[in-house]
Amino acid sequence: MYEPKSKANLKSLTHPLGTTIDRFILQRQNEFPHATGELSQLLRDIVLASKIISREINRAGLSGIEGLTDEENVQGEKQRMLDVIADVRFIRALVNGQQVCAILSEEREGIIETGRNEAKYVIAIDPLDGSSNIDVNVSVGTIFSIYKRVSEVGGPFSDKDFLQPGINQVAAGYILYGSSTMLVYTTGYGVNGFTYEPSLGEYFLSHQNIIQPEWGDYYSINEKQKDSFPKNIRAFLKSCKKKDMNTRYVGSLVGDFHRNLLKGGIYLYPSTQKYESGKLRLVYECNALALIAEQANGMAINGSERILEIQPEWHHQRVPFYAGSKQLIMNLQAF
Ligand code: AHM
Ligand code: MG
Repeated sequence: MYEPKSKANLKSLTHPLGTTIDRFILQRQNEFPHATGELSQLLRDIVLASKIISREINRAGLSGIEGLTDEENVQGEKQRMLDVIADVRFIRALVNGQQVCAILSEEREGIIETGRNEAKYVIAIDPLDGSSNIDVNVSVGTIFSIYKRVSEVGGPFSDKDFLQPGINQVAAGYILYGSSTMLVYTTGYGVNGFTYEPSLGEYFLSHQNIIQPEWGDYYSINEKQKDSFPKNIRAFLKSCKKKDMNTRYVGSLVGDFHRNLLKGGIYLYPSTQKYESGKLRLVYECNALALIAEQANGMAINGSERILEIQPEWHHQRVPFYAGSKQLIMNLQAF
């Protein structure tokens, strides 16, 4: 049997970094004596779907699945082949996993009933965000929000299950398909990030208890539309430039958010002439990222309100979205 030579050695052997995501989820579950394992299973279903999508994305250029379909989604935007593939893969994994009674996806107007009325959770997803980046090999992401249903368990789901303020999320996260694939999630007890090792088919804990720097040097916004930004946003941007901050904008929300989460910075998508209420969707994009931001000591607002406190009125509702380092958001509020 291997015997470590010193205590220091033993410590490095038992370091939590490198824990597989399955073990991590189980350890977290064991901290709650009344946990039934349903949420853990649901998280594992998301993990499975993300591995499949990661594989599809990595070989997209070879398998002829780049480019557009002839269809439009509920937002009137052209769907890409990979949008559709990611949507189908996710829904299949979630339906087979049997832990949700209903699914809301960016790609579909209506809510999908899974036929599992005994399930106590619902999930809202953007299966593939920023998908226009796929054709040029730039990062894309998946975003998810899990809620306990407000409708009675055992009966059919209700629309209201998805119209809960983000503060009610039981868990939320994203997957970034970037230079490596990473899954970042929270169940309301801090934020942890896992890096995918494709040759082993496993995610390993790589970013434990992520804390967003209070300040940051980056601001991420599509400035092309600056003439139609609200006046105070234009003034804020001027102040960023004065402070010699750097612009970084991938045009892939998860990528931009992730960089600011780790390095410090602010993401902004205000109302514009084209998108009067902002472009991003409250229920399956902003709420998840807002919970992660807050759990990591950052902030997320729509200008005047905390994103997590907004009462959604519609499943595909858009909101202005500002998220990032605490001090930068507070600066923005001052404008
Ligand atoms: P999508 O959900 O249709 O992919 O759109 C959301 C994406 C975000 O990832 C990104 O931050 C934003 O749209 C970019 O929009 P724009 O091209 O207006 O800058
Ligand atoms: Mg999206």
